[in-house]
Amino acid sequence: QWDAHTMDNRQAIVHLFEWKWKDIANECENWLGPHGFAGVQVSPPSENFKVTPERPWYERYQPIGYGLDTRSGNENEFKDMVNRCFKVGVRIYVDAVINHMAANTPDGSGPYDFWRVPFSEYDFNYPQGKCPTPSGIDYSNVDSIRNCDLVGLKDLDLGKDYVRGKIAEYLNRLIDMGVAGFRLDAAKHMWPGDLKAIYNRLKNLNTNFGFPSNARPFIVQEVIDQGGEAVSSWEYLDIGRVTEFKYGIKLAEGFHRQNPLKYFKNFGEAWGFVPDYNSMVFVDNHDNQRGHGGGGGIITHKDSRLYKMANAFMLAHPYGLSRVMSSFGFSDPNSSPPRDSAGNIISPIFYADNTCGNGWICEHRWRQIKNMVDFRRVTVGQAFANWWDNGWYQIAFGRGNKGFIVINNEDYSLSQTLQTGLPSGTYCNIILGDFNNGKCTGPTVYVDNNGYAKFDIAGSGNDDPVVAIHVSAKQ
Ligand code: AAO
Repeated sequence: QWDAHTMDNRQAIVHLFEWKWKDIANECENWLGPHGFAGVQVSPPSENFKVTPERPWYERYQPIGYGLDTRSGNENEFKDMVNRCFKVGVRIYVDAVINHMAANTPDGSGPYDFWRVPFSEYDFNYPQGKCPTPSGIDYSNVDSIRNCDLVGLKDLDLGKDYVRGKIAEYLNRLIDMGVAGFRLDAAKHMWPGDLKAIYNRLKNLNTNFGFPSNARPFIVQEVIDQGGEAVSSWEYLDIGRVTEFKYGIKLAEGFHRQNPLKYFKNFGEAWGFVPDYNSMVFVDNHDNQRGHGGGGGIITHKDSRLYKMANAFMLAHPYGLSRVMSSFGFSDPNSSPPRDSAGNIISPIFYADNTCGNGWICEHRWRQIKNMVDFRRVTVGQAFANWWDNGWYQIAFGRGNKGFIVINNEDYSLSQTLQTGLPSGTYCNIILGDFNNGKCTGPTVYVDNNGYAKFDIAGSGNDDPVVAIHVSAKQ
């Protein structure tokens, strides 16, 4: 449940938010597979209430049944995606919305009649008298958090055997199709004991997809925990990973120069984060990049310079399982993903420089992020090493004798000779160049026989004040 079962040491997952299954399958073959991405978190595949006419992204979080038919595609397209991604070394992780059903039933039937499953009023907490604060969630009251409706979404009674059975059936169908695991939406709003009972009903992963026998599904539970509430993410650690929301907030404080980066020398568990093997980390997610689920100063693609720096830090740093966000552009936080006049999602188009368009941002295609995903794979298992800082916002650190990164988050230049821990040679600065066929398309760094290298990085006015080198991009 903690192991993401990635292939070939791959280390970073990308959330292809609102992408269609056939576009994801293509992306696995054209980009994610070749560039060493471990897997894709996909948007909820379960059929959802259609919020018309706007068709906002968030309608996907309003399930009306567990059939696999959404704006991302149908069941056959889903299966095709899992197969094609598997063939190029990329896993699929499903965003599972099981805490609740939609606020409304779609077909004029009774308010709790979700006949596609079917669920009725006997399967929900509120009509069964289990919600103490009917007017909304009181985050200081654990019963309220876990039994009441989250923003009006009908809260399922996961204590019921029948409900657990229906949910397990849904998740097991996905396991049969070859998925590697799940992001558990709104886990904070479910009792850990109920979740455990459901997880216990899940099958082992499908060995036809290269999983070892007896492999348990990967589980990452969405629990927003900034402290001060009745539910803590620590309650979920013995049943899976959790989303560590403090990580992106603290990272943003550092890169926004509200907290000197020198303090990041012991970033991770020492900062009160959940243990490494329990943690999923990210710079931003689909909620907080648009002010849902707590925004609060996190860095997004809209601030591309800092975003590239923060992602480089995350992907170089050993703590947590990292997830890269891949967004669509928006000004209205509730807007639909790119769509045509009939409301169908439109595919991204790709340009010669590897970026994409049609309303999609494709952060995972930015050279700096793509190459740092590779850095993470190359340095897996290597110790955090050779830390250096200037006392403020210039830092450097390495990963054993495999990789080294230098970040200048000051306005003034950085000019330092630093111990990299790396073998002597000429390395490609993968932030500014690609390493193809033994050649770097950007500037190089020379590491001498004692592991030292000279770094010169301009500050303000420099779009990429980062140098990253690793042993797989050495001339
Ligand atoms: C939509 C409409 C609603 C309407 C509803 C039903 O917006 O007005 O009532 O439909 O018709 C998404 C959207 C929702 C949308 C929903 C269904 O975000 O706007 O509702 O789909 O379409 C809480 C939960 C967390 C949840 C987050 C959004 O704990 O699980 O709210 N995230 C997931 C998904 C999300 C999805 C759902 C769940 C529902 O990722 O996309 O909703 O399936 C505090 C609490 C958090 C709480 C936030 C927001 O956070 O701690 O637990 O998250 O408040 O209510 C600082 C604090 C931080 C605090 C935050 C609050 O950062 O440090 O602790 O401020 O602002």
